[in-house]
Amino acid sequence: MHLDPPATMPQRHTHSAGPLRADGSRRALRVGLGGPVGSGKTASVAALCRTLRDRWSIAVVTNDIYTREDAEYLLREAVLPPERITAVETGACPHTAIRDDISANLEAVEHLEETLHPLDLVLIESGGDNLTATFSKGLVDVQIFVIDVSSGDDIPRKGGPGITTADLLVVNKTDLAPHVGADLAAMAVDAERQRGDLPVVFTSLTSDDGIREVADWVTAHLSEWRVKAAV
Ligand SMILES: Nc1nc2c(ncn2[C@@H]2O[C@H](COP(=O)(O)OP(=O)(O)O)[C@@H](O)[C@H]2O)c(=O)[nH]1
Ligand SMILES: [Mg+2]
Repeated sequence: MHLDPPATMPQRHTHSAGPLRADGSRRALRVGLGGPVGSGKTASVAALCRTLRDRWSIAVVTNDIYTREDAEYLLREAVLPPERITAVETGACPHTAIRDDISANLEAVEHLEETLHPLDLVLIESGGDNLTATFSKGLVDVQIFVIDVSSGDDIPRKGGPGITTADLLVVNKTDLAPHVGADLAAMAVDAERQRGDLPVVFTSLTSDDGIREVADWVTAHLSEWRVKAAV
């Protein structure tokens, strides 16, 4: 956790920071997307950008271990102009860069905020990791954990911090459920048992507008964020 003294690092925000920057303008809401390799994090980021980019000013930070592949995919797909997409090469287990030493990610977010100000939303995609990987609250304001039905319908039952504590749990690739024998109803019951009142959505990004419920959830947080900044 970074605890930079406000006198020397006036622009740096921590989990206790509200939506206003030192100059009184609103900073971007930071949304983290974590989850295992291949669950659909990059596909979700791409779909969110396509759905929300006309309404909000968005930037993206991706994390890969030794490459920039996710950022390159997003650039190829032209989901945002190139200056809005930054790749962080973690060089180590992905969770370290989003939870333990978040400095490279913070610098990437802060650079985007400075060069593209005013930004409404920064999406930060973690490198694929295991079920224990969560974001530091010094890096993101809210976090989404993405799992998929093809990795086993017992995953929600197994729990772990991503599944139990993320602000939104996304169970992706529901289109594959019949092919892999996944019981979506059982996954929903297990997820609710693990998460109580925290929301869960089931998505298939192969269908048109499959990201809608996630996009609505992000939009609701953005609206709340603006209200908070205005008071
Ligand atoms: N069938 C199906 N495939 C998906 C879905 N979402 C993502 N994929 C595919 O799953 C693979 C991994 O997705 P990606 O977003 O790269 O996963 P990440 O490693 O979590 O970022 C890609 O080939 C995607 O096209 C989905 O809802 N259904
Ligand atoms: Mg990815």
